[in-house]
Amino acid sequence: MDQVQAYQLVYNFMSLAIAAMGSSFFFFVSARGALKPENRMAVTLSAAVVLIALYHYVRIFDSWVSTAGGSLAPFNEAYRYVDWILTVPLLVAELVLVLRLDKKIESALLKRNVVYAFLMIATGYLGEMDNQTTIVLDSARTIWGAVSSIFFVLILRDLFGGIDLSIKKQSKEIQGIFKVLRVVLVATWGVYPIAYLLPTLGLSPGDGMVLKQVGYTIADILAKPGYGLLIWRIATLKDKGNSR
Ligand SMILES: *C/C=C(C)/C=C/C=C(C)/C=C/C1=C(C)CCCC1(C)C
Repeated sequence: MDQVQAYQLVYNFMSLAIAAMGSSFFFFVSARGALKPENRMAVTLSAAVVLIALYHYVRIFDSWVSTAGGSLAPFNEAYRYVDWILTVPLLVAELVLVLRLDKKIESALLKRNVVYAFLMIATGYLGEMDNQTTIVLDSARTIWGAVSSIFFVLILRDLFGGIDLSIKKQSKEIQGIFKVLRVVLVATWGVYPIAYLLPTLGLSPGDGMVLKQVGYTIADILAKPGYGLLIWRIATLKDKGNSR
């Protein structure tokens, strides 16, 4: 990829993310009003998530544009991490809310996973600051990436456990959506650690950087507006009311 193409590819994906976050914000805000109060909170959180992401994508886009017009010099990656440290706990909370577990289990699940999410992103950030371009096992990128992955596994295991507890009580239709949601969770959250490693896989530093940015951006669109739509669908079906 030449530099201009690479620059424009990232530019276009970031621009698409801004459109996706903005339009889904509008959708979630309008859709929540049609739900019964007990089903609204999860959709309200979706609106908050995409609004936070909209703001950060404007900043990310700005940072990309001002990164010396196509030189691909490292741009301000911290915006992504500030975004994630706010939005990942909210995404966890959205899911936990639609599970409608026993209050005690719900609150323990929430607290534990908000802490895990915080630690996953914070330790990942420490590794992200290392501009290692080859795989080196004792580099900060590898070590912090591995620590972060432990929390990643703990979160997925815990959320899957919560889905298992809840799914039997759901209507057939909602069960189907929970199954899709499970796949979406692994398939989209799984992109982040892969994108994180891309710059170290022996690509040219420019290509590694570009693929990482595109990877993070696509994953964000699926994991925020896309995931939010599934949560909205569950809330809507619960509203019609044959399962808790
Ligand atoms: C909307 C943003 C979301 C859903 C972000 C999710 C981010 C992750 C699941 C990040 C995970 C990471 C690892 C598991 C290891 C390497 C470092 C991270 C932070 C990229």
